[in-house]
Amino acid sequence: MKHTTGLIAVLALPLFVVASGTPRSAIGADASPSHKHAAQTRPATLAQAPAKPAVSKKSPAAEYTPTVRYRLRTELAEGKMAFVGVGGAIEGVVNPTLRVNEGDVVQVSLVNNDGIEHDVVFPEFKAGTDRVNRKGASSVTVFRADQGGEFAYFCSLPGHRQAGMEGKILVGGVKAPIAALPPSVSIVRNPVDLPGPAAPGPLRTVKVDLEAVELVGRLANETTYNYWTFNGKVPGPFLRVRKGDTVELNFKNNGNSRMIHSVDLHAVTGPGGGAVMTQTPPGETKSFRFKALNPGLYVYHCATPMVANHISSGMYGLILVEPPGGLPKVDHEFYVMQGELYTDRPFGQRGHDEFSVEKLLAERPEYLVFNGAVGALTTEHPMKAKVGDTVRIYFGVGGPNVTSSFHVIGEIFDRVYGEAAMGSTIMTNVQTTMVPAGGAAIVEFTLEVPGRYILVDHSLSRLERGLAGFLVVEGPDSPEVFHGEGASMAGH
Ligand SMILES: [Cu+2]
Repeated sequence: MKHTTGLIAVLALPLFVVASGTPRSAIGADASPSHKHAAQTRPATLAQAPAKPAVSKKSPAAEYTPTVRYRLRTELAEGKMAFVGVGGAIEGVVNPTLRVNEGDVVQVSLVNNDGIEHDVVFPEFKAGTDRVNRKGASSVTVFRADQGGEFAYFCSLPGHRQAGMEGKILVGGVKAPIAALPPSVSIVRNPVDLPGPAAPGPLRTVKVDLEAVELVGRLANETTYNYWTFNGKVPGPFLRVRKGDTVELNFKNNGNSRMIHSVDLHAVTGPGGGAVMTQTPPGETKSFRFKALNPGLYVYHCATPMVANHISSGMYGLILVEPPGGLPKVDHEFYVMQGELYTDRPFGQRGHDEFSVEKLLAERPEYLVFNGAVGALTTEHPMKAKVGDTVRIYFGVGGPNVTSSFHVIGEIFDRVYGEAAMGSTIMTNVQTTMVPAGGAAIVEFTLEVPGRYILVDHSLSRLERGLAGFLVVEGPDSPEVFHGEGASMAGH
């Protein structure tokens, strides 16, 4: 237990330090569960902890995102004690062999299912959970599998290992069997995929083509989902016009669709925002015209019943109506939207997920993502900029249900157009801005320090369900602004 408590103490440090390695998936974080369990640690146990735990570069605390997750529950049957696997390939297996690759950041959660006090420890990795002694209680440990081979894990309470609570962890050279996945594509919208400012000159009539496309996309590395999209990506295309422009919108529903689709733009003044005129069966096209009267950044989305089903499946995007004269010039503009997915299976399962109407109606999303998928803005399209650059993020919440507490770890928004309102006071020096479902914000900041900054919804449980994005900033250090060991990859 000495090792274990030491590890927990290390994990409990309020660090948001990110190691330079690229995780296989951008989900999860060890910070929040560790905080929780550190708070539950008993004083007697704490007393055994080393006075000043050193945070080495190899410490799991230096990793933000586990690459492998396992869940174990405790069982008592006929006087024998055991761990039983929960979910995935180890579901129902007694004392399952945990297979990981060397270098993986491994998260193991233990759920007490028998009401007897237990833990699970991995002595070779100086890791272990806290003790859990009530049925339903759980604890999580995170460690780096930094040596290859076969090692034991077990319950460290006296006699429990001998009573049966022991299994193996195999590190390296092993691949879990791969479940058959349907052919899939990336539906991720690159955050730099947006048009530049509208050219000056007289007011225009702008033609916009939107197409509803249903397709099997990658929700996570090894998970697929049947997305409904505008133009094949999530979010839909970034539309950009000027106040006073007239928009001629053609809405096509792809011939391969199974559903009727439509579009409702919040930038429209008129019943349904266009949704009344654009309810479109597969293979057909409908059109309407509107004048962009109010400047601002607006959400658009499909508005075909069940509307929340269409939105959560990917049918949302942003339209910017620039004020006369446009917005001030910046070095980088990014297009980021947050959304939720309600899948039949729990978060993080390998295979093909289907939609769950029960979870949608209960507002219990399994996945929360930026730009459509887990890892969209971390592994697939991390944002990039240089020290000295000015950055503007057009941030919207497609939802359909969850309000975002939008925050960039390690940065302060110099300016925020709160609720994407234009013509009002621009807020300055904002840490976190609240963006409602079906709403947006424009945030701007200058980059002074190199490193990796992390976009989050500061309701940080959602980080565990896929919600993270990276902004990687290169350039010379600015020790007068920020200085410390390993500073260049740090945040917060
Ligand atoms: Cu739709």
